[in-house]
Amino acid sequence: MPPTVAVLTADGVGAVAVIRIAGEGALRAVAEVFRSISGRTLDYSAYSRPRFGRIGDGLGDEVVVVAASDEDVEIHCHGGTAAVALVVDSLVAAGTVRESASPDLLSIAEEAAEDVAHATTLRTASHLLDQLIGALEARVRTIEAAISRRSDEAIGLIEGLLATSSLGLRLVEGWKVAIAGRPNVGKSRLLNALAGFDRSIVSPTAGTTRDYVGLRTAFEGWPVELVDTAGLRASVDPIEAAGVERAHAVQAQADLVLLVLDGSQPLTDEDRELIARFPDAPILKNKCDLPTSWNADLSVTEISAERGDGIAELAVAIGRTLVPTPPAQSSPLLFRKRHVRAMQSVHALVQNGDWLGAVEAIQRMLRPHS
Ligand SMILES: Nc1nc2c(ncn2[C@@H]2O[C@H](COP(=O)(O)OP(=O)(O)OP(=O)(O)O)[C@@H](O)[C@H]2O)c(=O)[nH]1
Ligand SMILES: [Mg+2]
Repeated sequence: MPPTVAVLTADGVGAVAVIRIAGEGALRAVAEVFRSISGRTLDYSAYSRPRFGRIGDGLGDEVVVVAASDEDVEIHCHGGTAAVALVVDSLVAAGTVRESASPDLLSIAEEAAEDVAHATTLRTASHLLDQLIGALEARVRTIEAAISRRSDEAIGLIEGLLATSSLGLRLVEGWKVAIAGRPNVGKSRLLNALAGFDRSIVSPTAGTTRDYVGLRTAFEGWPVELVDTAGLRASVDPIEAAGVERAHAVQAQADLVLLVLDGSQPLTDEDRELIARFPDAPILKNKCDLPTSWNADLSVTEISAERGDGIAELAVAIGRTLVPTPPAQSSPLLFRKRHVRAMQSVHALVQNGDWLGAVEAIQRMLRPHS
């Protein structure tokens, strides 16, 4: 078996990356590609003594090499995809093999540790930390015990756990909220008001926003990509029409659409069409700082994106709409598609009366390595 190379640090931008070479011949393989700067080579006696040098084609990257033994070596190089690739490619050319951690082989705690690193809010991080310290695993074991007893409780427990995936699968990815409405109603002003800074261009010219404009923010601690879109109207301008097409695509993918109407202008047929097209969208009657020009029989929330009226309340309402019943602290959550697939198959097996098969599926979920 040739020695393996594994990148221990997360993908992406970082000051330093750590690469581990393990197995018989590891230090020999590193010594082959290492060009010392101090003149002291990687000798085979001074373990744990850091050596500074270069690895990689051309100038290569500056690295620090530390060998714990002949079979266990760490290389610290600059973080970032290109620097890591320089070092790893050289090691592979020297006969080592790249170890790609298969995502299916991680335990629930390892998966949670990975996801905590990508959590963008304290709230989502805290739910993932609960899984890291065993909330999901404990619930899965309770289900395993119920199945082993062939208890009728099993199905209810499984279904309860499956229901947590709608939140769990969003903890890292977040939600998408799109702002829709006809031109000039104040969509871009609303995006800026919710964001707290001027991200999107606001102007009295109808048709200002052409492409969609997104930003990452959070409501009630839930991460959201908030997207401002082109005002919806039939347009002969090909650029504006392309913007409207993109707006449709963004709105179709959104978890929540906020429909903005202009309270200072009479309701138009286009407004009514939009109300019919987005029956679930909260309707925001904007420009309430100006005299109102309509009182339709609609349930609306009055806001002024310009002056800020109702914006803080709207931010809270968005968070509560996305997650109407937030889980208590320490609740188990299915937070990866792997968990959902596993639980769905356990559910099907129990329903078919295959109790032994269900226990096996649970054990595979808990111990994917074995
Ligand atoms: N008085 C008042 N004016 C507002 C309010 N919100 C937006 N406006 C004004 O309305 C005009 C249009 O605002 P935008 O935010 O650019 O409108 P939009 O819906 O993004 O327009 P398009 O990008 O063209 O679709 C600007 O002149 C804003 O200053 C508000 O709450 N009150
Ligand atoms: Mg706009």
